[in-house]
Amino acid sequence: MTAHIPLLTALSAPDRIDHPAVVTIGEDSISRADLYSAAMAFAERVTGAGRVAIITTATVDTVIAMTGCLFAGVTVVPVPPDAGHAEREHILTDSAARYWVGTGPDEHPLPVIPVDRRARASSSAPAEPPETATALIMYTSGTTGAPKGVLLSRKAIAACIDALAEAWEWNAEDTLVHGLPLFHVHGLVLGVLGALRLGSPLIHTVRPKPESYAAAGGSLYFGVPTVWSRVCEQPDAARALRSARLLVSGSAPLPVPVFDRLTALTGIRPIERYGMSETLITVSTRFRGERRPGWVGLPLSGVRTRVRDENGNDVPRDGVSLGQLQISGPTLFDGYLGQPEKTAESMTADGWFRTGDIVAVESTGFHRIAGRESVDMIKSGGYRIGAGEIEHALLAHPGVAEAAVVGIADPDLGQRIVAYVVGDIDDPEQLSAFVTDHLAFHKRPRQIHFVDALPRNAMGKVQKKLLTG
Ligand code: MLC
Ligand code: AMP
Repeated sequence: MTAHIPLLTALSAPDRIDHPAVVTIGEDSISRADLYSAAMAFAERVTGAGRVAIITTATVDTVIAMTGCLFAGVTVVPVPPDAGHAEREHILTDSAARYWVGTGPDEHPLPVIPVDRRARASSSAPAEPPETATALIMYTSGTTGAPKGVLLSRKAIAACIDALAEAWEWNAEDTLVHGLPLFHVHGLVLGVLGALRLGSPLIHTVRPKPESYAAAGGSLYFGVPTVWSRVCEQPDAARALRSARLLVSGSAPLPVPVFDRLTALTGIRPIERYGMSETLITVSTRFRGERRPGWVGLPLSGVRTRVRDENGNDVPRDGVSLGQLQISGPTLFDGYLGQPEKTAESMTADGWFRTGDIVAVESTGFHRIAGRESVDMIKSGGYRIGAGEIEHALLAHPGVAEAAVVGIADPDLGQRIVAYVVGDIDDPEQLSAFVTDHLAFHKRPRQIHFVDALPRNAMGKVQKKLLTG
């Protein structure tokens, strides 16, 4: 039998680190020792629950629930707090979650296992679940269809956090600050589980606002490019970050002017790192190493990358030739829940994950992300959004006959969601609200154009390239 290293190493051994780290979320805080005790008690209550869903409101109770489930080996399905009814129903049905943990929405029939912050475990710690066990099922958009459940094992999460700790020299001396959502890899796996594995105090600012980042006084900051761009728009907030050790950007391309302006205001060249829900973080610049605007750096420890053209041939590592990035390594997911065909499509015959990102790699191994293969995968504010999912929601409106959704370059969000609609409706606000009611707030179209017809080719396929300009 192999001995398993606890996933949340630092949290499981609070007495091994000599400063009393805390998790602070907004105005609320909990010490590491109290979090450990409350999570152990929660683990007792939740043991055997199978798969559970958590509404990931940014609160200390959410962290207790999440942590307790991980202690108990119960698989967690994070649900966006503002998921519309169609999105929430899909996640619950597809995942077959049996309980809500923390709180549940009034109108949903699953039983709720509440958190009691003062509860203490009656027996000693449960055995650490096997490292191959699924820790999280993260729902993420594809180009078409409803979001898919990405199966993430404990060992993939541990490998990712440890590789980042090495690359960034991230340890218990760092205070981590961010305000990212807790239902994606960035905010949850790195931003919460990373801190609990490595022992860093965590300050979660609830929303990633520049003034909250400025007030937090941390050493390690996470943000998506939209956050860093907004920080730069408030120079006083940016200058308050000068005392930080590292500013890290990821989840979407960091525009070179934002890299340069952030560097000028803070004196810190940001670290850029690249990842996906399916692969976790795989490529990054290093704390001690070159940080080059527009480039995301080198594969993390244990990760291998290759770049292939449409015929499956290797693309030269000359820094300019483009091809599809493929990844192998210990941080890969275990497939899409219940979708073996989609899982198989996403992998090559020899076991590499096809990212769908177009990259160039130079001889030094530095990677530059040039874009996505599909126009139907939109990144807006760091959120991955499938055009098909929004089109489907729009088409559910009785006044909509046809819909095409595209991502248009946006200085703040990277891309903004724009919908072209044919039908008998003329109020964009109402239609946008209809989408929000079905899906999450960030999936709403920011602009809706009502048109007489969508541009189609001879086969009848919508020509989205004509809509993106
Ligand atoms: C926000 N608002 C809402 C709302 N959310 N109103 C109603 N319901 C909701 N759910 C309101 C706010 O109060 C505000 O109003 C206005 O909308 C704008 O809010 P905001 O927070 O600034 O939102 P927005 O501009 O839409 O978002 C920007 C953002 C957000 C950067 C904060 O996109 C974000 O959190 N992105 C992170 C995405 C992420 O974590 N991705 C990681 C994927 S993992 P007012 O009146 O206050 O202005 C991954 C792997 C990897 O990619 O590599 O990391
Ligand atoms: P998600 O599944 O939400 O994790 O989104 C993954 C996608 O985000 C990747 O396939 C990339 O397109 C994009 N992405 C993540 N990090 C970066 C980065 N540093 N630069 C450019 N794109 C990124």
